[in-house]
Amino acid sequence: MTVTASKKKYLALSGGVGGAKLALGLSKQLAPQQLTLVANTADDFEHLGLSISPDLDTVMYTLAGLNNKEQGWGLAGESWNTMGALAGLGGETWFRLGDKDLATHLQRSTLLSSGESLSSVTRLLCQQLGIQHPIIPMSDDVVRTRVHTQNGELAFQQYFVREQCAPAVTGFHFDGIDTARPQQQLMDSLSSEDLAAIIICPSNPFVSVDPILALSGVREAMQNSAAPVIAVSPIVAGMAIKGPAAKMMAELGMPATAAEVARFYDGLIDGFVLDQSDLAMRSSIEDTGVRVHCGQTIMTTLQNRIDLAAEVLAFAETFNGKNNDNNIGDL
Ligand code: FO1
Repeated sequence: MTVTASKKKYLALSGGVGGAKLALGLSKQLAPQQLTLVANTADDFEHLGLSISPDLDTVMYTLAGLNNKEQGWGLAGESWNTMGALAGLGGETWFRLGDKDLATHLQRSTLLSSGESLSSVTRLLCQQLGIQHPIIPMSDDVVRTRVHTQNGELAFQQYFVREQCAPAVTGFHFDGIDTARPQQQLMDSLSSEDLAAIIICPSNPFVSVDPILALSGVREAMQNSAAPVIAVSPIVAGMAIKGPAAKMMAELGMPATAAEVARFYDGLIDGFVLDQSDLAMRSSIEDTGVRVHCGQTIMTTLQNRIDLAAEVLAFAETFNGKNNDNNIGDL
């Protein structure tokens, strides 16, 4: 760990795969007391009688070193006997739950139905998996992303997995967002004077990050925090590293570019981390008053994740509070 001496605290907002990669890098750079990871829960759903929290689990499995790297979700070394047996009984198998992964959903569902909150269940699961960095759900209340498509409205996992993101999207809404309360540790962290930076991981802006921002008071607390808000682009050279972000942008009539992601976060972010291949966009983003760091954002190896985390943290160090003119250029 390289930043532990400074004892500064960081908050990182994450969706699934891409966000979890940076979350892992950050966890290798920061002590557990320095980093709080907040996961989107708007793609959670109830399926086969179980409570499934895909983004929370992806972050959790990634930090535990148990994630399936090829698939991007679920556990490594998984077997699929239950899905096979379920298919034999004519059950629903479009959302694939591995035998080991099922244990997580069984345990979560059991604890939730005994009255535990999602935060407390997540804490228990993390403890059992030996994860030291706090991972918290964005809310203990139910929020569900609904995807508006040219074929009608779909629940998020119906769109994402069952329909393989094929229908063209026209918009999104988050059921339950008006009454859901943001998780208390998230709000405490945002108002903490010790907070050195808020990092928006390279996750889908529309369906992974926006549900967190849309929770009552979160966007305002981020804006009011003295800490800089730094987003890492999930779009590199016009493509999403993983997932449908670029396709969604095109369907929503936006250019599928990193600069457009920065624009999506307009009024919220102070810094933006751009891949070096998108260097040409730097000045157009800086013209909006956001400081830019160009780096290597594609995280194929563990070392890439650690290096990007180090770059983001070093970029954060160059801010003196919120956005300022102290532009020392690339690191
Ligand atoms: N993604 C898929 O594309 N197909 C699946 O069958 C699937 C199953 C699954 C099971 C548990 C889990 O935690 C995640 C799973 N995912 C699957 C990933 C998930 O749907 C998405 O990655 C997220 O919701 C988007 O961030």
